[in-house]
Amino acid sequence: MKIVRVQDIIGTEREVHGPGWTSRRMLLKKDGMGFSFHETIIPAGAELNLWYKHHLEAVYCVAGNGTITDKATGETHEITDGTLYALDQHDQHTLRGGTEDMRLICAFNPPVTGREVHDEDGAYLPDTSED
Ligand code: 9YT
Repeated sequence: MKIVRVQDIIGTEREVHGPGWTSRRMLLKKDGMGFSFHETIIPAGAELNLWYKHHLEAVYCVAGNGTITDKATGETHEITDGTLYALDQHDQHTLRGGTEDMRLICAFNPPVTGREVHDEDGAYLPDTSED
């Protein structure tokens, strides 16, 4: 059994920052669960254009607010505490922070391996390591 506390991750190599987000990677590929599990903070007013071409991601909001726009349909959905979105179609999307910082719990399949940041398309590169 593993016990992971987010306060022990803050400021370590498992905390990764990008423009408009901070990701605390509580479980990575090397933790052997078959998915990675992150706490992500999206500051109020941030805007991220994302497209996880190589991953599926489920995101559950536990605090704050924001919106997600599905670029395929143009639809925008409110995100508040208790909202989950699942990018089951490798959906191109825009995530916007609202009036308060959003705290999101994210799971990636396949798992993120470490300190991935988005490429110019908003993707994380595929994991090409064997095992
Ligand atoms: C919600 C989202 O995709 N934000 C970008 C960061 C990502 N969730 C991560 O690496 O934790």
